[in-house]
Amino acid sequence: MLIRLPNASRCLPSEITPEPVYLSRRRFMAAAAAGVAGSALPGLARARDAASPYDVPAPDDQPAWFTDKLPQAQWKAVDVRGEAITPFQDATHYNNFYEFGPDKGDPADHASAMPTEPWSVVIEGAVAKPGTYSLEDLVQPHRLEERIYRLRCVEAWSMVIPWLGFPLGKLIERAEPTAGAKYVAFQTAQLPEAMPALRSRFSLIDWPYREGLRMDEAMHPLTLMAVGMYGRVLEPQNGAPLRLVVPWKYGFKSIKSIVRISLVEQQPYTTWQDLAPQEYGFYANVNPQVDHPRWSQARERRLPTNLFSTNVRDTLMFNGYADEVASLYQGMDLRRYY
Ligand SMILES: Nc1nc2c(c(=O)[nH]1)N[C@H]1C(S)=C(S)[C@@H](COP(=O)(O)O)O[C@H]1N2
Ligand SMILES: [Mo]
Repeated sequence: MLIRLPNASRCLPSEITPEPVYLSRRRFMAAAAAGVAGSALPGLARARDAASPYDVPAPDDQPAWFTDKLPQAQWKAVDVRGEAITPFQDATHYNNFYEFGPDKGDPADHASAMPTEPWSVVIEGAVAKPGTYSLEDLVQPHRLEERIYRLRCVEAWSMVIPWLGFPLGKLIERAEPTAGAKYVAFQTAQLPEAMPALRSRFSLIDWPYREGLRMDEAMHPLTLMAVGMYGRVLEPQNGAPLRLVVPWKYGFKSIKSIVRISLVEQQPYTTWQDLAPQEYGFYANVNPQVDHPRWSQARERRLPTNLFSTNVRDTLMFNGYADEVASLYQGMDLRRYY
């Protein structure tokens, strides 16, 4: 099944490709991919029916809390100019989700066993309105936005992924943070029956997977709560039903399958910092000038790569989002606070 897209051109900033041009280019590519010459009328007609800008089928059983919101979604609210979107196949089959195993293919192989319905999220700590929210209630007040972001893993590979979600800051505002809210801590679900690494006695990670942000980072408009990607719901291996996306930080900050959000006074425990504090810091801002102790962070492999191209490119300061976020770190020594 292919999902339908509304005409979203009025939402687009004028300097980026207007939606009709974008859509027709995608249609042309779809027709070409289907082996239909551009002039073959039947092929073009078929392609025009496919209203989604992504040539990615959506599952038939997408939940209503998601599909009800699609007609109002703001497509391409944030875009990456001049860089190709990573194919859906790569974004969903080359993953880090250590609960399901250490290999890049493990999440795609095992995460579909993770039950994501019903799902609830606890919001607690320094807030006037703590509570346990069903996923439906959590998403309901928010308009979905598409954010096409670079994702830069600390392992020096990267992708460009079109997420669908809403700013984390809007969710936090609804809980009414109090004066003690200096940081936000996140936890992933602990589902040992579905997650093989949680059953292993040899796992190095102290589950649940945990991450955190400083309050100003959490409230930054680029910080996204994602519920979808490529115009459809998140795949389990990408952190269904709800994951964080912080595009200027290394990928490990973008915690998946969140069940708990705590507003706290002290800098929270985070999984990778606890595992190897010399290698992974709390901030984890993408920074080509500060190398990982065991490898350079100056360059990255943009997926997909193949036999003929390693697709290596320079890593950008704050992953290309310096104009938006550098001011958050003014006066901080980024070598010390890596
Ligand atoms: N719960 C949890 N969240 C996680 C991880 C994980 O192992 N467990 N891996 C992180 C890392 S290292 C990266 S690079 C990104 C990868 O996200 P993707 O698989 O959607 O590309 O997820 C992050 N979120
Ligand atoms: Mo990562």
